[in-house]
Amino acid sequence: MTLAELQELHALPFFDLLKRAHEVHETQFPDGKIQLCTLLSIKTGGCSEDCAYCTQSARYETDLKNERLLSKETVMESARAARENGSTRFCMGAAWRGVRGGTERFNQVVDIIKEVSTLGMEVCVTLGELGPSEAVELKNAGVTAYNHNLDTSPEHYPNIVTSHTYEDRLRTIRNVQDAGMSVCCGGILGISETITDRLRMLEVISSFNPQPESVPINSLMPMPGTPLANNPQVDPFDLVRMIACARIAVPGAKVRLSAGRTRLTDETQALCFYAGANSIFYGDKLLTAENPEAGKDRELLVKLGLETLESNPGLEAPGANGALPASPSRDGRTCSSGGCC
Ligand code: SAM
Ligand code: DTB
Ligand code: SF4
Repeated sequence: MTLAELQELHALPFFDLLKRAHEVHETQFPDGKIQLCTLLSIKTGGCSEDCAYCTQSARYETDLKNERLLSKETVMESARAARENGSTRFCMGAAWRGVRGGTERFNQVVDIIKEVSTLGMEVCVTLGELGPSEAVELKNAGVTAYNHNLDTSPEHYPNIVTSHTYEDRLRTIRNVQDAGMSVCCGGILGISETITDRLRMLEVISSFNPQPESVPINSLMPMPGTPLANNPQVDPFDLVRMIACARIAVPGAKVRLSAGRTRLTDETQALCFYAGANSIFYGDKLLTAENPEAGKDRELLVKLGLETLESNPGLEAPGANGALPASPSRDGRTCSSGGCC
């Protein structure tokens, strides 16, 4: 969708936008189920990058305790517990700028992924920048989806991150697509962006070919010591509008109501589900930040009469195996519409 189309949508009266988004949601996901995902930080803190929202950056003085790469046994314990609790997707995050094939740490992560992938959940990882061969190796190890967010518009990105570029992010996403993994790509609200920045991000993401399988929408959890520690909370209606626009712009994707739920009321979350959110991170911790207790989430889903999704470990990347050939954008394959980024 173009920026102009997204702006028109976003400017609709709240209930008109909600109705449009809910219609798309019902068509695309007639069973209305919610996917539960569990996150685990497999390597915490000490990251070389300077993302202004992130407590894991080594550039800021935060309360976070750095941790080395977890052992395979520790990760497996957490993955088994996630499966037993009803999660159908297990997402592992590492605070690295990126990974390089042939290094000890990459081989260790590949080994962990191989084992986790035997459990029958979708396996998502987010390890930073990837080259083409690393992407293929991760796919072969059993990764079903790779998370790499664009976070905001190309215009606002340099105000938030200076240690890598938007183009770097797009290159990694292209490598993920080429390797046949699903792309999980979304953003974060509340990082001093304008509404136009949010919609520009959706313009870029919706132009990927194929469109991403997953679009996480995070709301800033302000982290003491980071440059954005004092940013105000996102207006809940603006969050709902963004979820609705994501649902319409990327109709086939799981739209994940991600970080920031501890500061949302049940009613706001209910509106997000109605607007098209169909996944949450489940369990009382995200990577380093707090998340609602699992019991509280269960209660909410029961109150709303929302069922949860069964496992789909065979998740295929949209367009993988040549079903939808990647078509070139300005410089490659990430986007299908020229000039958006
Ligand atoms: N290092 C990897 C990378 O940069 O892609 C992955 C980890 S990073 C924690 C994944 C995403 O979490 C970020 O792109 C951002 O959208 C979200 N995130 C990080 N810190 C956050 C915070 N304080 N509040 C909300 N979302 C946050
Ligand atoms: C995403 O977009 N959100 C998740 C997942 N992808 C990896 C991470 C949220 C992290 C929130 C901050 C923290 O826990 O440190
Ligand atoms: Fe590092 Fe990722 Fe945090 Fe940026 S968002 S500082 S790359 S862990």
